[in-house]
Amino acid sequence: PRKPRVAVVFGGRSSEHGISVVTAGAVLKAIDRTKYDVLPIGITQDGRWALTADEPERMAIVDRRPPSVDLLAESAEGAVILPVDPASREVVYSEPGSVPKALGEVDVVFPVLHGPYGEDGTLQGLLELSGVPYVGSGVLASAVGQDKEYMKRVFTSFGLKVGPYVVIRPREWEHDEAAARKKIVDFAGEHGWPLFVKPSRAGSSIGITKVDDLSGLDEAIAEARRHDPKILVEAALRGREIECGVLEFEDGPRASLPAEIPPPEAQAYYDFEAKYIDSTPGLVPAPLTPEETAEVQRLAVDAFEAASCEGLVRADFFLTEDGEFVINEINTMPGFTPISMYPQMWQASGVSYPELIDLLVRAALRRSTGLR
Ligand code: G1L
Repeated sequence: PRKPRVAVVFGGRSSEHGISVVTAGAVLKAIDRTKYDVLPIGITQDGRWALTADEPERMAIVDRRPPSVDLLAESAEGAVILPVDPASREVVYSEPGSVPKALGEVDVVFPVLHGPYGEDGTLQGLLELSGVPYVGSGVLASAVGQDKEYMKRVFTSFGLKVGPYVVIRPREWEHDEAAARKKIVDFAGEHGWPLFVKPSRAGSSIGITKVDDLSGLDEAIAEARRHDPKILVEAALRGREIECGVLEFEDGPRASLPAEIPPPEAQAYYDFEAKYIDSTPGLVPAPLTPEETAEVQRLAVDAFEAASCEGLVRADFFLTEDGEFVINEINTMPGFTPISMYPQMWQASGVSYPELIDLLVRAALRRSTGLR
């Protein structure tokens, strides 16, 4: 029988375009070509979809310059740009912001995309409508994983402990700034400074400010609101930062050995390339007791189930001074180069990077689209 065709979709209109290309290069290098036909599909920085040449060695950082789909597509020998027949070698881009009509020839999509339109559920919705199975979480879990407010609400309702927070909605801010500000100041009165002011829906550390006192509050709110009109204010949590990977096997999700991220002041220098691709300054496995390890693994699987994740998730916790695990967030598309935390945690648990990719593709192929 014919090999399943896997489309690796990467790049896109994100500030982290380059990270996506580097990650896709690693996936293209590691995926088992004896089992899968592979189709690299890049999205340019202005949103044109392009079938790029299958040359992972050109998808690396050179002279501190991250790669881009634009460069790959322009110079690639025989690059074929969607939506055209891959066999024709014609170079035609899809319209900026439009979607190619040629995804039908694909058995499964492996999305490697950051931020809005990549990991927030919108691409997942497009793929549902197109009837193409895909690796990773569906529409709901992707959207929940992108919204820090709903993440906390879902975790709380499933019995996971979250840290103190307060939400300021766009209308609250627009109608009565003073009342909204007072809500934050009262929160600080209860939990103390510093506070972390965050956009509710934005990737990783984007738009976040640590605020030490009242004087920094307005600028922090303005900065967060530049990324999302809904903002979240969190109290500082003291404790160790512990992460755990969850992966869907045939018999259900299982947790990896956890890792510990040392506090910033304890982190040694690591180079541009390592830093750029969000690699591990982490300790794998985390130096925890067997009981603590078992506990965080159980909580990580609970978080996976609470948000109805599929395929994989990285769950990030604080281990407080009282010995309690408080969940900080989940990431449905965690850093995913071979030296990123998630693959490193699975490596330490006996699952190699190529095996990880294979397990994820197989999990996606087991499902069809539609309700599951
Ligand atoms: F498809 C997977 F395996 F679910 C998957 C896809 C993408 C896991 C992790 C990622 N990560 C990324 O795409 C990124 C964090 C590198 C953004 Cl560009």
